[in-house]
Amino acid sequence: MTDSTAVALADFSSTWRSEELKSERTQQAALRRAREEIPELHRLLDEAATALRASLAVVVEGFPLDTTALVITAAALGRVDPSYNGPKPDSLVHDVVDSEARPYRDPDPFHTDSPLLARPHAYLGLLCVRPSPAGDGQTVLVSAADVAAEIADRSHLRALRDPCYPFAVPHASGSGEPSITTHRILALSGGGATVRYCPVRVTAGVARAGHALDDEHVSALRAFERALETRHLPTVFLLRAGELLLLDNRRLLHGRTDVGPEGVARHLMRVKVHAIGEQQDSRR
Ligand SMILES: O=C(O)CCC(=O)C(=O)O
Ligand SMILES: [Fe+2]
Repeated sequence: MTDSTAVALADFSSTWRSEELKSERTQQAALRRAREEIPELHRLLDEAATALRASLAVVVEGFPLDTTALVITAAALGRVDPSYNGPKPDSLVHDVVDSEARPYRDPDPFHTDSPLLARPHAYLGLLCVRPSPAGDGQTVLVSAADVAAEIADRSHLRALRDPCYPFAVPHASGSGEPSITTHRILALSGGGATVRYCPVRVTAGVARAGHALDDEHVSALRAFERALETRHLPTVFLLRAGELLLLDNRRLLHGRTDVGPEGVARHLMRVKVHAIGEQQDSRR
């Protein structure tokens, strides 16, 4: 994004209050006006959406560090949605911060976001406000198709399609035993491969309800986990300040490498987007 487009987008965004952008209708109205008023933005959004569909992820450089601009831009992909986007129930933008409270953060292993939703968010946007000065906390991406291609045994691929893998659903209160919801993990279809996976949820799910998985499904899960470890598959890069990563949350897994003590100020802003026409926050 050129500097002048970024300035125009930031100026345009300052005329909207974030509460106004809660509904899909106002998000789309703001986006329409932004496209009309800033023709370069209009072109760039179309290019980014096309690249995202073709490549499953795209980085827009020179993006203004502005939550409203992020919401309006993400609305080009669908309905920006606050559910499962951090602890605050209504915030469209969640600050991902490696804070003093968690100064050393282990790698965030490959996962997809919102894995407990009946239909997980189609897209994520991660806008880098501040990278770790040490250059750690790199973004890692791997496609479901590449992971599937790494799994040689067709019977494992068949078993990973079965919607029987337990995902632990934490209690809203944060205490007590989690409940369990079951889903498929990996599916190949005409349109490519789709994936739903979160190691924390699945490990806790298997610990609690693993007895329901037979040997065939346990070994398919292990084959999937081994494929995720394949060294040559992931794309690894450092998001820099002002870089907005848009990614397909159902065809790609994402994660990040560990963040050392210098990374305490690392800061990303995250949005989650439902494709237009897909159901709301219906959990199963
Ligand atoms: O910190 C990161 O780079 C990734 C965070 C993440 O996975 C997320 O916010 O969904
Ligand atoms: Fe994530």
